[in-house]
Amino acid sequence: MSTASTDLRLSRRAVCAGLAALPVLRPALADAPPPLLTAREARVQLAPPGYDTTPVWSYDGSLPGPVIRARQGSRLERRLVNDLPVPTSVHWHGIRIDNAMDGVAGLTQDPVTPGGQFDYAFDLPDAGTYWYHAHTNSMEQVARGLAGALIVDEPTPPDVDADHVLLLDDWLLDPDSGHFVDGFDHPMMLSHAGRMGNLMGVNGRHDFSLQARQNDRLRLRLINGANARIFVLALEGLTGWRVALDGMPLERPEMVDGQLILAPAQRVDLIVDVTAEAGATAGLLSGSEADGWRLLAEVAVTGRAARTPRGAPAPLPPNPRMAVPGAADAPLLEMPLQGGAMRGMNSGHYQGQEMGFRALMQRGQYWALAGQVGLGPEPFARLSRGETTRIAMTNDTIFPHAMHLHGMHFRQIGADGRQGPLRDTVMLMPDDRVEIAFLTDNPGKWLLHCHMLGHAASGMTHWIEVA
Ligand SMILES: [Cu+2]
Repeated sequence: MSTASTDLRLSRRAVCAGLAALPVLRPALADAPPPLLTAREARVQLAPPGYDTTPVWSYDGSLPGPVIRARQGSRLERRLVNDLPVPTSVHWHGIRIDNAMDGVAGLTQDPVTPGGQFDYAFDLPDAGTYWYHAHTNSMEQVARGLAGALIVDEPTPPDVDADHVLLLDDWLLDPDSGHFVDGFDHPMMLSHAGRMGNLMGVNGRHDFSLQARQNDRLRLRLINGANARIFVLALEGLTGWRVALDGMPLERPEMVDGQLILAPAQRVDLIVDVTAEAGATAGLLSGSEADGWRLLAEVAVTGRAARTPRGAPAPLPPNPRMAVPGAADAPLLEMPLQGGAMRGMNSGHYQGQEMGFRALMQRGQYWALAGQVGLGPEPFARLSRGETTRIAMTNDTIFPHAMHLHGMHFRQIGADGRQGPLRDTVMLMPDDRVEIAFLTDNPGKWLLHCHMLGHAASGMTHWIEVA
């Protein structure tokens, strides 16, 4: 009898302790599976009418994948279901995420085999414009369509008449069939500027158009989802301000005066006022002064809003943890970007051995970061948590590169020591030297790689460890 009552007390205590540890779990919700994100084959009309539909690899059957939207401070859950014939994984680009959820096959998780699934669940500390894409053989998988926007809303969004997500991309299509040109790892593409499409578009459409009225104020969230293309953009019939880069709010909105340059994986949030009159051409132009401009995204002006034009927009509310303290005195690590056609390199460290450039090329490897060719067992640096670190990247190649750090945003440090905006991807033109500084406040194994995805697959991938 006394034994039974002791057991009862113990089990009650255990139950109470269990409840205390799980204050928000309700039994009915605990059993519900997370929403699905299914990677699968599909066919979409990418090429103009008259062409066949294009077989693609998609999330949930669409290209791009569905826009995933959540509130800042909430937790995002998705069960990746892999219905593709190849292994895959999902990277949540720009989210300052729990390392185990970063989606990098071979570094933070095993790839999800065909027929398999993986539960992603993570907090969203920052508002802003992010995206998600495959991070297993991403050179091919992103080019085939495995990408989508991830939007994290501020508790109080800015005062605009409409909020549009524009995922910019290009596709390399066979002009006869309208299908993707095979050979995603063509040596010419890997060793040069990467896989460039022959059709550009927005949100999976070469003829993207949205409607607005004169004097409307729009938030445009631009995401460069292309494998390798650097978009050079200009506004037509719109007056606008940059309010965020790579998800992170700028301290002060900056008026767009001239070109907007968006390297692969970079994002910019614009607030624009429609100045064009009804029927006039407005939108986003892509091109250059030399080659001319074409309309990439049309804003069809259908009338006139009652309100008068407004002044410059207020800044977006800052995200938490945006400061990079002590950058001026932080340890400085050198990371030269090496290799590629024309300049090449003497040798690089690949799969445990030092190899000459010719031997590397025979293995489909053309690039190196600080002498390392591709992901190896040793990180570029082991860093202590909570310290500020600087990395100086020098582009010793004759091609531009878009260097992306996972898990933490960084600030570019100018020659005068001044800090640039907080971002996760920075472009280096040939012979550029770019110094970045970041606070190592997120433990784990984090990739640092070129987001020209063919470059990343043929050598330009390294990693750091924060512990
Ligand atoms: Cu590159």
